[in-house]
Amino acid sequence: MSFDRRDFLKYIGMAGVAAGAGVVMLDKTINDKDKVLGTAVAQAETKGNGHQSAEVKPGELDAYYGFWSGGHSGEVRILGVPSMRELKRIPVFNMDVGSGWGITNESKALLKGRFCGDTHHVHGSYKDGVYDGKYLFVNDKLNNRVARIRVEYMEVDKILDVPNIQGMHGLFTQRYPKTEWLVCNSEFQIPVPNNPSDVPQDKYYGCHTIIDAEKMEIVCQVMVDENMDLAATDYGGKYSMTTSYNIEKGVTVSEMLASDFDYMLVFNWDRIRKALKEGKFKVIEGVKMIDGREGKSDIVVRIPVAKNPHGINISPDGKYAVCSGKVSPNCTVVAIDKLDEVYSGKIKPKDCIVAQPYIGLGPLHTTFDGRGNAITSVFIDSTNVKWNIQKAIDAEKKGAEEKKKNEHIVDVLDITYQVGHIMATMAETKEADGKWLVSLNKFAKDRFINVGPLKNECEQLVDISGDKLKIIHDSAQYIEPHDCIIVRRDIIEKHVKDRFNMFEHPLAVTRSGVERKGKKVTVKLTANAPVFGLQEVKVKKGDEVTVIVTNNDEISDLGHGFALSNYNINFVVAPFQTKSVTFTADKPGVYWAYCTNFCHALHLEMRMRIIVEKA
Ligand code: CUK
Ligand code: CUA
Ligand code: CA
Repeated sequence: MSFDRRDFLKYIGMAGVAAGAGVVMLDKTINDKDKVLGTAVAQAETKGNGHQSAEVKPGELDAYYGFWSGGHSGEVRILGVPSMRELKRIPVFNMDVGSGWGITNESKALLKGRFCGDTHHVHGSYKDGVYDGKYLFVNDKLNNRVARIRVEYMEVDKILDVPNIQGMHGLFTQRYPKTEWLVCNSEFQIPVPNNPSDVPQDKYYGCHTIIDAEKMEIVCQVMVDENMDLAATDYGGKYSMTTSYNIEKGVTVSEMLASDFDYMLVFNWDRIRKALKEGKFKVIEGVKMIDGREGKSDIVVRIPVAKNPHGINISPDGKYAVCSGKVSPNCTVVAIDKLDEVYSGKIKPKDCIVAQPYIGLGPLHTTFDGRGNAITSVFIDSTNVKWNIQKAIDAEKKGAEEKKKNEHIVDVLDITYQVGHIMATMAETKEADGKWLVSLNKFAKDRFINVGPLKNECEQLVDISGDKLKIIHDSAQYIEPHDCIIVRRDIIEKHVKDRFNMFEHPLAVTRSGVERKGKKVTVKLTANAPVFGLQEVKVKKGDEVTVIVTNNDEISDLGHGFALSNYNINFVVAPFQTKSVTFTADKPGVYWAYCTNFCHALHLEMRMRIIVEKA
């Protein structure tokens, strides 16, 4: 038996997780060739008699918007599903020269000089359990920020810094009755407040942060001993939930794996509101901090789950929360309607667990087809496992013998390779439609032509409309998608505008001109294809120059760029959009400013001089 490259990587993946966790390793490393063959056969079958077509012909439009987090690229992406065409990148925590994000006064004010981030979870604003097409929110695990994207412009309009936490990971929006709050987690425990540096690790805490979605302000934080990984909200507007893999307060891998179990935490929103009303909080770093530690309040319920869980996802009927085992081969299914009884003390937290079905080695995230089935990503096995929730619950009731039959498993799909998140169409809403699923795989290895040691990611489109899961398409993705939501086109498209509301920007320019106040020069420029409103501007060396550009063309899709030679200035304005930039004219000479975005037959002539005279 010889390892090829693919086997080896897989082996490393297994050993890494299994060695620390004490999970029994199945020798699946040699099965990969069969898997590849199996996939090819599945694809061939689908070509002929797939139950739905993924083909989006030239001129045709996709049925779904996919909103992708971009991981450590710091951005959010829009893909069309099922074509898997990348339609747009929305710069969020990164600098994007193409759009000028991070280069203009407007974006600099939001980014405050920090041009990298780590986006993991994108979620939309909701009304009655379905997206309302207003906002998208995304977390920054690196610098502990939440960004909001306005769907009408597909641009970031707010970024909020969250204190008292590190490793902001899980983020989720309120689903019912509408998104007033959103929650985000801290995966890393730290001293609260975070000083001095000699605080012992048993005095490190995690904070579940609640944010007002409209104001983009922190409502409060609930401090707990545990760390918090993924987050979810229920469909009743009553709870937020998280998984915790480090109830041990460990600071090393082995410490974090010491306990035989960990928790799913539930936060009761009525009780949070009550604590706020009654003033039961301290103010730490300007934030209302509620003590949610065990024995300190009745807000948090701790449900013991298999150790070091990862994903938590709510079934579209609102009935179940599914926690993925990660180092245990099971998922834990929690009945949400039993949480009331837990809070009133009628039953113990563990009594709301209704099933712990076997899934495979390394279950990470679960999605749903809206027909009673869950589909779970399994990292070590490299599979998507479709299983029936009710069958798992029934088998649990009947006992160990029945469970062993694994009759809840409907289908197991081999994917290539090492899947993280998976997401089905509309699956995070009550209108989950069970049509397509995207498997966001962490390794591409041999699936594409070799582009160097660090390869693209491999995302696979899966047809989930029938009993069997079928791979339809491999698509390559730039570093590194973590999660996505897939939203029906009709929900989003009607909200998306073709032009900005010009006067929303207080500096919108309708007439070009130059104003000087001492050494401060303001240059106001209209941009109408193919001319800027001024042909020439004279400033003096050492002047602080602010250029404000408004695109006065209202024609759909007609953008103008403004780039200033040798001054490192480069941005684009969309129809009726205004952006500004401030710089010091420190290099005397003649400098051409030009339009970067091909807008007109005379686009190349769309340029002007900025003449910097010796002082
Ligand atoms: S985490 Cu990436 S595989 Cu940040 Cu949602 Cu699970
Ligand atoms: Cu304006 Cu090119
Ligand atoms: Ca643990």
